[in-house]
Amino acid sequence: MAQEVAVNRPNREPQVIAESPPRVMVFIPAYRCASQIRRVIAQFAGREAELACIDRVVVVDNRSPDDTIVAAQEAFAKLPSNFRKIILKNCDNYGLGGSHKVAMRHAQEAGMDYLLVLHGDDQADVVDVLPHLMSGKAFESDCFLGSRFELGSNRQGYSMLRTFGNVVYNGLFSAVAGRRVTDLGSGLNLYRVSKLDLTTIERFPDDLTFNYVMLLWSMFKQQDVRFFPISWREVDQRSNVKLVSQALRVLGLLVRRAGNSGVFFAGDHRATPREFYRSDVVHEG
Ligand SMILES: Nc1nc2c(ncn2[C@@H]2O[C@H](COP(=O)(O)OP(=O)(O)O)[C@@H](O)[C@H]2O)c(=O)[nH]1
Ligand SMILES: [Mg+2]
Repeated sequence: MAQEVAVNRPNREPQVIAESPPRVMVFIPAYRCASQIRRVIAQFAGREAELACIDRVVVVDNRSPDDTIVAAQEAFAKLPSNFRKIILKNCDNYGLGGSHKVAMRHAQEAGMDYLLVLHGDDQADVVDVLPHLMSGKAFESDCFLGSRFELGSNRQGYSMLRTFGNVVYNGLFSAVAGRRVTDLGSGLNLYRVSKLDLTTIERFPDDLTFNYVMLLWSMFKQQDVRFFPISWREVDQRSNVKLVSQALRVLGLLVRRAGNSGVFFAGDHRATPREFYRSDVVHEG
């Protein structure tokens, strides 16, 4: 952390030891978003000072059938060399949750302090978290989660029906978790790497419901979870969430969590349990 610790030594002036600043890895999950990922990566251009804490930006491609990898490579080539730019290609389609697991392990092995998730389909904007990275506020909590439904957040192209549904579910999650929840899973989230217990997290869903279990677990573990307002756009993106079936699955999940938390968190939430989440480095610069 960017803090200074005064150390008193006998017969000497107090010495000031500057701790090293936190190292942040940006993780961009990507699947079939060739046209949007250029814009996502371009968000990092010209912000060298604000992004000084970023050690690396890692795109995790889920075996996209389109040109997502080529687009990411071309966009990376336009960025200055202030941080490392890596593209990982999963060895199978692991879903959004599985990609989180790949990224979390990478962050741990690389000795990162924080993992910043930024969806590859350009619905969120990294600018929304920048002031909190610069002030250090983002580093005070274990999970610093972007919220689309806070005071101060805004949504472009997001229907009233979906907004209403999300607000209702936020209320249900708050009731079960016993903590205030204002978003179940947006595309801009910061996690403290030391709190990522991968033995447990690897049993969380591999699909788009990963964030819900992750959120419930973080709160169950009494982690410091905070929300901050973000902007969210739906312009040329195509959400893969099937509204009704997803709503029912999430409700089922919540009922099981409300029933017996011990059993719930000890269980395996994947459709297909896997032993490994592997990826190949297809670009490093
Ligand atoms: N649907 C889907 N998205 C994935 C996958 N792997 C990575 N992603 C990325 O995860 C993000 C969220 O997915 P999306 O379908 O847009 O769901 P949303 O949360 O409703 O916006 C996007 O940036 C995708 O590119 C995958 O296997 N399936
Ligand atoms: Mg999306």
